[in-house]
Amino acid sequence: MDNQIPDINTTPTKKIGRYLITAALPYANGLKHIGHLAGAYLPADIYVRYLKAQKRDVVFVCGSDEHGTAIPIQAMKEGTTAQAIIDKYHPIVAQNFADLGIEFDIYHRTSSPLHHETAQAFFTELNNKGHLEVKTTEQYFDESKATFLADRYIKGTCPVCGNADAYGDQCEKCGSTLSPDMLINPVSTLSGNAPIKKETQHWYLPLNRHEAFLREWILTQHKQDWRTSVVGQCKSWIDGGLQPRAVTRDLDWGIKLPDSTPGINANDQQKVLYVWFDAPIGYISATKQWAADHQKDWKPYWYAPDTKLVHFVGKDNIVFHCIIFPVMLQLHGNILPENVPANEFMNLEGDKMSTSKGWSIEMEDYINDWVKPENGGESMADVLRYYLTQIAPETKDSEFTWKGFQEANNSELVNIFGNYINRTFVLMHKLCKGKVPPLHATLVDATDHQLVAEIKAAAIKIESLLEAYKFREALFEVIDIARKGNKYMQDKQPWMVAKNAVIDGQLTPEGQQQIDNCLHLCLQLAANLAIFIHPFLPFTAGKLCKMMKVVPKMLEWENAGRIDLLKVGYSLREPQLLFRKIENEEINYQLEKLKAKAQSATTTIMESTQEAAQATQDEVAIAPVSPEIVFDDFAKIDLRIGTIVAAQKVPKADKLLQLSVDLGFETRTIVSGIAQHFAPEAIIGKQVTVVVNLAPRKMRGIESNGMILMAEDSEGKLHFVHPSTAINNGAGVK
Ligand code: B3M
Ligand code: ZN
Repeated sequence: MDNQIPDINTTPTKKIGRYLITAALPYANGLKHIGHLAGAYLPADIYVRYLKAQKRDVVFVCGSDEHGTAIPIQAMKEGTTAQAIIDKYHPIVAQNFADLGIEFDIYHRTSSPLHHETAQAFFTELNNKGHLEVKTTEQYFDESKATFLADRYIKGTCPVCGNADAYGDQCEKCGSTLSPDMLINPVSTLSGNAPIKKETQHWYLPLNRHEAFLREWILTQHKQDWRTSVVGQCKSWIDGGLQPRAVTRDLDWGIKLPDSTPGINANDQQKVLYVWFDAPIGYISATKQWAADHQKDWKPYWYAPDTKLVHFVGKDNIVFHCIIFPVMLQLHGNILPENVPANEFMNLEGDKMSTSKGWSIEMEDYINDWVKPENGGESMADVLRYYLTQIAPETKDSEFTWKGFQEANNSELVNIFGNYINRTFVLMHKLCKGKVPPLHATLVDATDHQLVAEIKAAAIKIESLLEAYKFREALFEVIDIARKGNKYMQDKQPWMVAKNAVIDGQLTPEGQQQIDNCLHLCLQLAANLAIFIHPFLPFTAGKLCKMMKVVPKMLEWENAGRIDLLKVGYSLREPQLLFRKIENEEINYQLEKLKAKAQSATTTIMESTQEAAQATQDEVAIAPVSPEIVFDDFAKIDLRIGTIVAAQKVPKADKLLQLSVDLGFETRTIVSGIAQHFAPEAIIGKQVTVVVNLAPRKMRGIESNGMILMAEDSEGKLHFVHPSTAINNGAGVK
């Protein structure tokens, strides 16, 4: 029979208000990296798990942000439709979160009809009440496509650095924030034509009318309880002068303006709500959907003054969640956020994380590499959660390094936490017959009292840190109490008692009692550790419950600090290793992989710029010899002979061919930039040399697993590099 938690002094369920917790809705335009995870989703999940352990009424909402230009732009890159993009990435990202233990109550979609209705009704309400302004301005228009151009659809020369491929909102080369008017020689990316200026009408949220409210609410009321960096960023926005913000756009992807909108005319077929207007309303529609699914009433979560609304976001989303959305909420009659515990950025190995530059670790990559049974399974999801919380950028930017990851795992999770649990269980099985031993009151000493006091103090401290959104410090306290447990055991040395308190080959009754007391308390601490670690490392807490044969209900916070959680006489399971050591080779592999990924992303960016084309033109002379390498560098490259068995053009990519190459041991798909040099049908049967251990790379949505070596002549024409006589596929090239 499973141990029940002793039901002494069951306190009535604490119910303090009601919580609606949100985490920023990720754009469904690609994979999300661990910087996103650390910024919003992980802290939100920790907080929610803690609130639920406190038995508070809480709903945790999130979902895909499926509008804005980010989506159709990704569709162009992948040669598909915007709808296909969101349908592809929504389930992948949702699954990645689930695999890492991020447990939303709902992961909704802003493309859902419920959201479209909710956002339109919100807009109509503000508009009907006179809270929006209509203005006519001139904007770039592509005549050949009969469409206004969003900033991202305009390219031109950057006025700052001269990059010929700058976008209407930003130059990716020098990082300058631009507006379409600043570009020199703007062209439409839809047609390649120069756009004209044309009048268009838009709806604006006049933030300038709300300055006094924002000053009072943020800079006075929340000056103390919000993070300094959040208040600071809000202050500089407010001090900088708030301007009316357009909440509509001319775009054919998004939520259409309601037909009933006064002033809308037949030419406005392509007017949609600005993505940053509709996306936060997504929190409301997600709540509505959750309530419908669970026969609950959604309204108290958005209208009742005792509801605590908390938005978890990264620092680039602060202005939207602290200034713009609150103004919308207030005008609409909703409650305001109680807090926006935004995080700073997490860098990676000395550089800013960026998916487009390949300098990132996607959640999907981490899961594929680590969270599989042979590599540690779910406990490796917890290792990532541990390290990301330990280095959480709560007050300043922080940095993920693979060495730091290894170190956190090996010296804290394995050596402190895991070791404590393992020793306790092993000794209890060896010296107490696998059962929870009794506590013998007459033998309790000062060291025991101290440990009990430390457990109780830890419970209080961890609770108050979690309430204050200080997750990093709270986690430190959890490890610290495990560390104290190790020290206690070291002081008590039950294994020495078992050896020394022996008369005539028999352990004395007092000796056994001393051992009992030590392990009784160690086990009660183990039960507390399960409660403490649960919000942070849910998979580990689950394993601990199994080992202790307790129901998950034991993890409720009212049990924190209790030292009667495991009943005397109950038998517990054999210990199970909670964490495994991470070896240097694993870390080196990840570092190599990261470099290779960044390298191939840079090549992609280079290939796409006219500069790159210009550079090859200029380099008619023989290229200089690259810097010297040692033999080991060369030996890392695995070169094999293969035969092209199939070839076809990649749709909408004039340079790319998709090849199937028989390598003897397998046939691989390789995407090669040779379409302008070879007709697909002409190269079937040709032998080629392939780099077979290059990290896979996606091009136009196709995963390429290797690279074909080519020689380039002075005319820029490419030639295959192949053996002088046909040989077996898979043969090595040395
Ligand atoms: N999708 C931007 C981002 O992912 C945006 C957040 C919306 S939260 C309502 O950073
Ligand atoms: Zn520039």
